[in-house]
Amino acid sequence: MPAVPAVPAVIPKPARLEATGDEPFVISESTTVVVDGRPDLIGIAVLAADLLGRVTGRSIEVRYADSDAPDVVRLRLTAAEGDADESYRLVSTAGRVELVAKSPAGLVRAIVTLRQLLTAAPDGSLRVPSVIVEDAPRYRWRGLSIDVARHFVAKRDLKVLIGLMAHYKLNVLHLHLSDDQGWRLQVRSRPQLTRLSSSTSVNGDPGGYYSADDYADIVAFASARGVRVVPEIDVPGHVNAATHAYGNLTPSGEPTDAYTGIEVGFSRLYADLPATGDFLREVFADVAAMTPGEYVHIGGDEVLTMEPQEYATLVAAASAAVRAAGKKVVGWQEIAHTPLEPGTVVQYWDTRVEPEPFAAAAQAGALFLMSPGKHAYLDMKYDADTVLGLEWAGHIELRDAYEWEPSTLIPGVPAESVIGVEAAIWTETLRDLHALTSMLLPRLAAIAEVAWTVPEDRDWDDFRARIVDQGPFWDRLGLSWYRSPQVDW
Ligand code: TNX
Repeated sequence: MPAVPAVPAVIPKPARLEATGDEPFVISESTTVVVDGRPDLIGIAVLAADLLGRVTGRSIEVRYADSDAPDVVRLRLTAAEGDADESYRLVSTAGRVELVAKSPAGLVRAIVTLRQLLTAAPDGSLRVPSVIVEDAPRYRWRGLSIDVARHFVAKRDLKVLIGLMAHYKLNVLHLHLSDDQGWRLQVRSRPQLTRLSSSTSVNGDPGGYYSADDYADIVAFASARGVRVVPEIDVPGHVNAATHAYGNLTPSGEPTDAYTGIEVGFSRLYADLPATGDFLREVFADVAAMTPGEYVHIGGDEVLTMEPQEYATLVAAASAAVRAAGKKVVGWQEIAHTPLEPGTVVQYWDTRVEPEPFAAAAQAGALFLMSPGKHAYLDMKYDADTVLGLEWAGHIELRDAYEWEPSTLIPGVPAESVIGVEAAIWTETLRDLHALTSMLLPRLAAIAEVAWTVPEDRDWDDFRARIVDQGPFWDRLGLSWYRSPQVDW
């Protein structure tokens, strides 16, 4: 047995983590979090105190002053602007823990690493081993897409998921807010969307929606954890909730019936109806105005009953509406078949199709977000015995979620065109938080490491040993998770 307890595993694996061999930092009654008294840091300090306090079971004080006093967790910001740089440094010694970053988001990453490094000593005290961590993400977009349309995800459950995202250093929450089965976001210019189309879900289950205030609260909660929200309004297909609420979007002028099945591809907008352009402009303007992040997702997937020309016209109209509202466009991979402005983000999901159009889109300046169904669709079953989930993209065991390389995934799309990695969870079969986390855990941690850690530092055997420490953490939070037989839990 080593005299000094081993350093707990950190996921995603940091670029550098070195044990110095010194005595550990011990969290005591008098431990405080110390931070400069800047408005943008106060929230972070409170978050740190809250996260540490929650693990230690006592409340931890925050002080806004510099001091060389021992027994402190010191948060320091070394640059004044932006939150793009998420790199951080964590140095723990017997006397103090120093967290240094260039942005508030970087400090959140450092706090999460600190939280993962805490261990309970035999005497019940909590310790941080003496280490030096220097870390930075591989990709700037590390997302989770959540389908809140097929089944609604209540705000309190969404916050649990955002907390989990932050714990694995994910930084983009993509909300799939509309689909055939329901409309989940209150939109100022189109009040009937939530009035008439929010109460339904797949299978006749209860629905729901986020009011404008709920959405602002979600955005703020996520932002405090270094997570940006990317809202998706899926057009020109997957729109039955919209055509059910607004009959003027259909050729007959009659609203369509509510839909609670799980077929895809049947609903659509019509380019030549006068109401269509107004709908796209006003809805995307409203959604953009509610969203501080720089991206809005226009969907664009699985439109199975439309000629390519009309599809391209509608994708262009939706994209123009997003850009007019000052945002950048994201769309599912099908939009790569239409002319795209440089900088548009194409989200790759269906690996069964030919790669050439994607290579051409990359040439023309599109960026790629990698969500390959057979690795990153966390609504897929783990194996044939998994009760929930779908299996159209195959079964995804933990190792399948871990062992893949984003930069070489699409032949002809160069590594520089890859903006990041996003897991997705579709909710046709997932009705509550237990169902969601039983599919997300442990696979979300695997995807997070693919997105954060450089390939040279990634190794399946090493990962399957490190993930073991996460089980007790999920248990403490009361979350359901899957005991993958690939891990010695
Ligand atoms: C494909 S992925 C879809 C969704 C389904 C999902 C189920 C994508 C862009 N479209 O509509 O919910 O498969 O796994």
